[in-house]
Amino acid sequence: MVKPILAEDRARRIPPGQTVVTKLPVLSYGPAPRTDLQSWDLKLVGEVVAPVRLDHTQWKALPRVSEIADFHCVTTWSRLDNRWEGVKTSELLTLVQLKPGARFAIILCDGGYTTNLTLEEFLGEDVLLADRLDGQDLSRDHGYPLRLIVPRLYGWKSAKWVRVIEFSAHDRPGFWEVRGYHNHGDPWREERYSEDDDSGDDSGGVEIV
Ligand SMILES: Nc1nc2c(c(=O)[nH]1)N[C@H]1C(S)=C(S)[C@@H](COP(=O)(O)O)O[C@H]1N2
Ligand SMILES: [Mo]
Repeated sequence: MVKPILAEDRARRIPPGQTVVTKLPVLSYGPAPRTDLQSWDLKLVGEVVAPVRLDHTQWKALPRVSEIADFHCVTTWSRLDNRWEGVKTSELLTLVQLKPGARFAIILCDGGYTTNLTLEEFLGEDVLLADRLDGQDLSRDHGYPLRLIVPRLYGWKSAKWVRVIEFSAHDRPGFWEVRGYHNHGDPWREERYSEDDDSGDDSGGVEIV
């Protein structure tokens, strides 16, 4: 059952079960990859009329924004007021034309990490591909040179070291989503693990022991 959201939690901007930290912790499965900007690229593939490849110079030439957003990790820490800089995911639609069948965005990262989002959530107005945090280039541990930021979902959707965005007709649960994390991950509804899934089938979940 979905618990009601308390007005006091909303006012403090702290979802249920979360504790505020002042410094952004590092949460990574596996080591931070080393990236050579000369060979780095970002690819937009899948259900698109023509795939796109951007090198780092082309990436840096895209229209940029800055936003302040809270970050909530399922391991119960939240860091408020992170200042991210980068490019809105919706800006990508000026580069690729999606085919009508595109319904999901699958994010593929250096090192093999993946995560999945509905197209609607991927294109949310506060969703960024970020390359700077709090006035500095991302550190390697936080995703240098490029990460996704999805403020309204738990942190595992904010993939670090993003290299490929695959638009897909079908959902494809990512690294943590196949290891028992919720497929959606709304912190305000405490959609932490697949057993918290109210939407029906959670047979795709694998128990972590
Ligand atoms: N490529 C990759 N991205 C990732 C992860 C990861 O292990 N690999 N961990 C996720 C999790 S669980 C969280 S909470 C955030 C943490 O981001 P931070 O380390 O910058 O705080 O990154 C997310 N993105
Ligand atoms: Mo996390």
